[in-house]
Amino acid sequence: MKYSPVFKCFVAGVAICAAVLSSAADKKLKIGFAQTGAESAWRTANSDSMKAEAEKRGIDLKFSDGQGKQENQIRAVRSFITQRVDAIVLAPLVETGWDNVLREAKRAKIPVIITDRTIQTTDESLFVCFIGSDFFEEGRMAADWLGKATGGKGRIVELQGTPGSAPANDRRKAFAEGIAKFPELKIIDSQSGDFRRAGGKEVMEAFLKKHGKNIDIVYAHNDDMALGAIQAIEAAGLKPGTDIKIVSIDAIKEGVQAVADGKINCVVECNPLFGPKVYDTIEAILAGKEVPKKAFNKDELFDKTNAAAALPKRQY
Ligand code: GYE
Repeated sequence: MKYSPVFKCFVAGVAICAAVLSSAADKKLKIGFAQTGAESAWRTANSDSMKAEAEKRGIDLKFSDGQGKQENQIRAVRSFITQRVDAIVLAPLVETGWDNVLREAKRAKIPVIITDRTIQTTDESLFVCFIGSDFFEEGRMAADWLGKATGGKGRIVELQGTPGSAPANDRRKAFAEGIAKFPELKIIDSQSGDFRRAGGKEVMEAFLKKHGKNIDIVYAHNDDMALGAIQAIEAAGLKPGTDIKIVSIDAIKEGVQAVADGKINCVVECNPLFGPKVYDTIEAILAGKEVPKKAFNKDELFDKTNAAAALPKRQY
């Protein structure tokens, strides 16, 4: 069969069109993620969720571990801008100091999604949206549970998260407001363990040295610090969960297990598995759709009534 020159041209055109189309379909989304670091089991679960879901969707994820330093995260965002990524995800270590770099991303027309921790800014147009948990609600849930469980009485020591971070600020404030309803529930000391297990252990050792037997309750801003505090309490010859009650936040598997074992009395959940939600949101933004400015995850609470039953289904 002989093809006329016109037909040959038509075939070539179709082939070029098909090639252009398929290269567009093959074009992987390039996303930069500036993570805070690897301070806790919660953080590891969050990084894993972001990486696994990117892999599943064929997204080219540029992952940066900020190693607990804001300047590293700022540097990472700048390098994502230089690499012309399609979107930037930022889990901000602390609440303030982001405006300049966010302005640079905005100027480069790269959408920024803030995840996990909120920021303080006078210009909310510097990020498209926030996805994470409501830390204020978590602190309030912890205080309410404690008020009921203790009959509104006890001397509390508080293990704070990273200074200046949204979860430390909000969990501290909401808890203080929540226990204010119970005049005999008092915070006698409060210090940062930086969301780390070793930090929780060290600060608890110092608290025990300073306050002796005058501690009834530990309020830890995360499970890792609570688990560290358990080590210090046991080393001092006391029984965690009995001699000293413990309330914490995150509900990592080890935390819920400690509740089932009676060593922690209550954990408030903070779900880190929002990789799928983040990428759904980015895909919607890039398709020109409107997304909610703030989307909060739904969190539960575990105590001795439901911890053991929940354990087999815990995913992190
Ligand atoms: O509770 C803690 C982590 O920002 C919600 O950071 C997160 C907190 C989480 O280190 O374990």
